[in-house]
Amino acid sequence: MLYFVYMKHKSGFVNIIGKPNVGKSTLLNVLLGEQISIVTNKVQTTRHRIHGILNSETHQIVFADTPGLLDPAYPLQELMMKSVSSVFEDADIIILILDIQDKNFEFEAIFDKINKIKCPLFLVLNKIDTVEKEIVLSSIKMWSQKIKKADFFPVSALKNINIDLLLNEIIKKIPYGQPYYGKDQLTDKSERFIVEEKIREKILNNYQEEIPYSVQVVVDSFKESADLIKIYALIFTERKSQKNIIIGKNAQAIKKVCTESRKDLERFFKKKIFLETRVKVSEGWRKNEKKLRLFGYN
Ligand SMILES: Nc1nc2c(ncn2[C@@H]2O[C@H](COP(=O)(O)OP(=O)(O)OP(=O)(O)O)[C@@H](O)[C@H]2O)c(=O)[nH]1
Ligand SMILES: [Mg+2]
Repeated sequence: MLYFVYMKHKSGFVNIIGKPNVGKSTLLNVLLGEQISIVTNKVQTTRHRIHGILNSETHQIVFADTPGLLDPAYPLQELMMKSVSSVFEDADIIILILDIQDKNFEFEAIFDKINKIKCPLFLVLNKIDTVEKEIVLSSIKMWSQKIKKADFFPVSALKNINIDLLLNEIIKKIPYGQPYYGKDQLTDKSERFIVEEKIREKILNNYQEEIPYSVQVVVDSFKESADLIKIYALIFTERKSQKNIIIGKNAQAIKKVCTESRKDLERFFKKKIFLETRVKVSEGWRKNEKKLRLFGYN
């Protein structure tokens, strides 16, 4: 019986790659209709490969958001880039996102891989809300000369322009097959991970320069009851001076982060949230492989 049900069922991996800040996570969220992956105006917001799962009776699309492509400068970034290289192995469709104003692509190694991929390649030119129509047309013309075998989608992930067209083409091109995840599952990540990311998003938004990049958030305890989720989270910085900045004068800065995080988490989990945080130092964690493993970077 199950066999006949899945004969008409489609499922596939759609892996999203691109440089930092082009809108990969924004695209994932708009395709899912859920704020799964954090978005900020800073580069290197996403640090892990994150699956967002779009389910319907007839299909399951597993979108993979990935960290922005960069030349790694320290072990954390090396691990971030390792998680990107996996996208070429399991994709049914690859989405390469560019900013509509980009004139070139700086990652020649990836560019070579892209020209050789066997699965369909969708080239998404994002942020069309920021330019005139002529720029959109000239950008499509320029990229279609550089990349031969791609389908082109000028979109605005932020303003939800042409996203339905993109989704229709994705559904058309993914293969028939059984679902990879439970049909009620929204992501491969745990609730703890979502909490850690939402707090990190507020830290990226509230602090400048190197401070937010020195931070790792770890949920120490997550207890859910009928009408409340109680969360204790640890915020690690690399140095004592960074810890003091995160806390701020009279703890005002960390209080703001907590309030914003709690409100966002209440929206996401649709439940009242109690959130307590403590800031600690984990000396040089971004360069320490053992600490990186403990923090979940494999
Ligand atoms: N104007 C405009 N801004 C956008 C659009 N899509 C994303 N943005 C903005 O671009 C910034 C980066 O968006 P993200 O989705 O975090 O980008 P990303 O590619 O995931 O970035 P990393 O995780 O750092 O690699 C945010 O400020 C978004 O609001 C768009 O279509 N139009
Ligand atoms: Mg991102």
